[in-house]
Amino acid sequence: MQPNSTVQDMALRALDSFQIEIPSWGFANTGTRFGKFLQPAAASTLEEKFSDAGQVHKLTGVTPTLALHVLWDLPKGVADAPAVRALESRHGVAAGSINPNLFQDQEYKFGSLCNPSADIRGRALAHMLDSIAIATELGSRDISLWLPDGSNYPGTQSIRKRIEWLEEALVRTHQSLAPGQRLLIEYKPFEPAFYHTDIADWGMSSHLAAAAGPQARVLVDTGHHYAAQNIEQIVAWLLHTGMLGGFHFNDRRYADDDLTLGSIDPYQIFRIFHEIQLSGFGAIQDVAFMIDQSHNLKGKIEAMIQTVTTAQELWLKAALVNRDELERLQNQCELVKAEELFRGAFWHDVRPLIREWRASKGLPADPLAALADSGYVQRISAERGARLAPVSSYA
Ligand code: PSV
Ligand code: MN
Repeated sequence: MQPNSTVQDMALRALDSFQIEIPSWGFANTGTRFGKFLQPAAASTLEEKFSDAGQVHKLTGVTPTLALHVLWDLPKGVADAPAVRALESRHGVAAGSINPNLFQDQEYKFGSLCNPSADIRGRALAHMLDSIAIATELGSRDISLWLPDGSNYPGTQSIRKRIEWLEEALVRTHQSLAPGQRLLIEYKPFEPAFYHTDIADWGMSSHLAAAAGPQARVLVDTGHHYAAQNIEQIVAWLLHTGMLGGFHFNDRRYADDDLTLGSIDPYQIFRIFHEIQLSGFGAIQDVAFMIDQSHNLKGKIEAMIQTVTTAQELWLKAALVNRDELERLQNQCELVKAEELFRGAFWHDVRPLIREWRASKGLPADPLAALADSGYVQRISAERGARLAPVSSYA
């Protein structure tokens, strides 16, 4: 922990430096592969997603942008941009990262940018270029690629050829980026493919980003790792090599579970934030903090607010680590003292400091309680829920 006199200052600077992007798909009905439980408050239109995102930003003050998924949110591509602009000003939230969709069309059954068919690879590349055009039109900095490609059975695909196709496609994608835009390359070791995925880990993402060009970086989705993997070590390496582009935050117990941040392992996010803050609060400008969660059981707006406020708490806890003292203890191999200093910051209750910060910004002290008091969820549940077919009786 820092000495008391500096805690207040540090807290204000840390909280002022922190923003996080919310995903449009977090407000829509989604499910597991076994089915969907529909929520009356779920958003169906882009207008409703912007409206919900506007509520989260109004109550937390730290979510000024909304990540958009191309086919889900912008089915007409660039032609949808004027509508998005209107929604931005109506709801006080700007379009954020643009997420291409290379996973839902039938033609992608055997892959998109890595499909053995040159024709299908070409169509997937064209979608990447369309996504860049949308980002340019909307002024979005980041095009955030998650590639679902892979195979389910050994020997059924050439892993090596697919690497070459992917490199070629990403180089061509990169050539279309406008100055200041970035291509973020996400990795995932499993799902939907279960034998191999074409971008399985941070090493592959990092290689592909370097091969694509100087505006490409790695995106770390915290749910996209094998159990027990040391994610903060990956983050440290990506910071060291200048390849860290951003995060998709969520928590998990088993796989890509999409649980609210910190619900299972808040200490892990604290450790990740500590690594980032070693580069100073300024580092966050080059690291896009985004949420990637889609809730099936919890209320969607509530879950988003829980995640945002938990992220703020963990960011502030990490800021309270006395780094000079920690470095001294590390150099002297004072293991217990170093660990206790580190853990001490994690266990510090930062909620009073955050409430003070919120008050200073004119924000509600407790965003979840303010959401409940506002009646917003009840109102949209009544309005949107009327569209749901009546639930049939099980009797
Ligand atoms: C895939 O699991 C993923 O994490 C990618 O980031 C997608 O864009 C997102 O989920 C939504 O499908
Ligand atoms: Mn993701």
